[in-house]
Amino acid sequence: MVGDIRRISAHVNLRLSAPQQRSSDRMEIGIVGKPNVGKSTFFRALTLADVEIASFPFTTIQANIGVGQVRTDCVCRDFNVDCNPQNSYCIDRQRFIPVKVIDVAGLVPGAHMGKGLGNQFLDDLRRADVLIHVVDISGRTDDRGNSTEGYDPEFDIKFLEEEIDLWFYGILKRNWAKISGRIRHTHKDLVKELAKQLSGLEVDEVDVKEAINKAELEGKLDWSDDDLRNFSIKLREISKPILICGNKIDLDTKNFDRLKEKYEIIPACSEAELAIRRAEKSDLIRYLPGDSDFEILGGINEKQRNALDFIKRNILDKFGSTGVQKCLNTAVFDILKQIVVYPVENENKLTDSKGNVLPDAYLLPEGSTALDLAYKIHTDIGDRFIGAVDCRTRKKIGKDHVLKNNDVIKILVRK
Ligand SMILES: Nc1nc2c(ncn2[C@@H]2O[C@H](COP(=O)(O)OP(=O)(O)OP(=O)(O)O)[C@@H](O)[C@H]2O)c(=O)[nH]1
Ligand SMILES: [Mg+2]
Repeated sequence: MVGDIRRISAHVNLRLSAPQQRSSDRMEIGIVGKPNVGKSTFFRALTLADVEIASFPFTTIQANIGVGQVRTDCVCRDFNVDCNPQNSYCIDRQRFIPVKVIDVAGLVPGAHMGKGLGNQFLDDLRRADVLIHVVDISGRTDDRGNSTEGYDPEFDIKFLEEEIDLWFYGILKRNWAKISGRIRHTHKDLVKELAKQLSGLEVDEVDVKEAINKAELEGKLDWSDDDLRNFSIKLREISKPILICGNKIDLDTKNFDRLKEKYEIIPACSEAELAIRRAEKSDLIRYLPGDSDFEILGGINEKQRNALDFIKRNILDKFGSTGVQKCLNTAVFDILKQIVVYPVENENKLTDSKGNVLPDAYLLPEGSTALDLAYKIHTDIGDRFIGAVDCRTRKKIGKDHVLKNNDVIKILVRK
């Protein structure tokens, strides 16, 4: 079983690096936070990739990009079939779907002005669709990433948000004279012009429009500095939402208990997740990422048993999981509001042309249509779309039909 997983993971990575796959799968999850909070450990647990992990600041000086997987109930259960996943994998009727994750080097206060490794870090974040902010919730890391006691992690929650807001504001302010000049002299559309100037931040016209609404700036062309700030904050909230991961929960829960009323924080122990994923990889235990328990398969020594017992008693039993998989799932399903759709070519057998059952699971934003799915599979399939079939109801659906989570869809194309 473990050998299978490894082989499949390698396959998934290969497929993802093919140009066509990359262009249709642009979603990126950025892992951010100050130095030494456990970002690389969290990343490594998610991707089991080889990145440096060390207990000193700035271990990571270049963004690491890897592939993690979100976990969801596979539809093979609903149809009572055995699936042969191609772009994802399925174990115990749980489907694991790849998403791109970036481990960014530590961010320190003042980064937007070039402090620490400043703009380089922010540049790494430009493409991210959502940020997982890893915080040392035990309060044992100071604001520069050095070991301490009694630090209040609430400072980190606030500083990171401010840094990113200020970075957005800085970019907007630098471009504002040009943008407003163009609008005044050439009567260009403000939304279009802003989206164009900010496209490097993965911001589009819909985001810009929403931010203008939220900042109550519709119809206004002369923006004050306060307006620019306000707009930057709204735009950041829309285009780079932040999920807080309260890491190192194994060390102390006091801060978590105090802050959980005020913020939505997912308690996590990345070190435990990394340990049990490694144990699983070495066939010592049976464990699925995100599970609340694992089963020891034998062949472990006393030290390993003690470590596993510690993880079980202090993390899994107390918090329901290590929190790592939960962070990724929350970011993708709850924040980015993605649904899972399974395209097939044969609506009776639920197979592709090679006979693979439920081969692919695609992530699509809520509200996506049958035509969106066709284009996600391939531009050519989108161009030749003439209809689709909902394999649960066997009913024909049109291009504007809005898809639901766990839909299994056959796309009909013009020959
Ligand atoms: N107790 C405990 N220690 C952890 C946990 N996660 C990470 N650590 C430790 O925290 C230290 C820093 O971990 P890294 O993953 O290198 O931190 P980072 O945020 O990537 O650091 P930079 O790359 O310097 O920004 C290492 O000693 C890890 O073993 C955790 O959940 N619990
Ligand atoms: Mg690191």
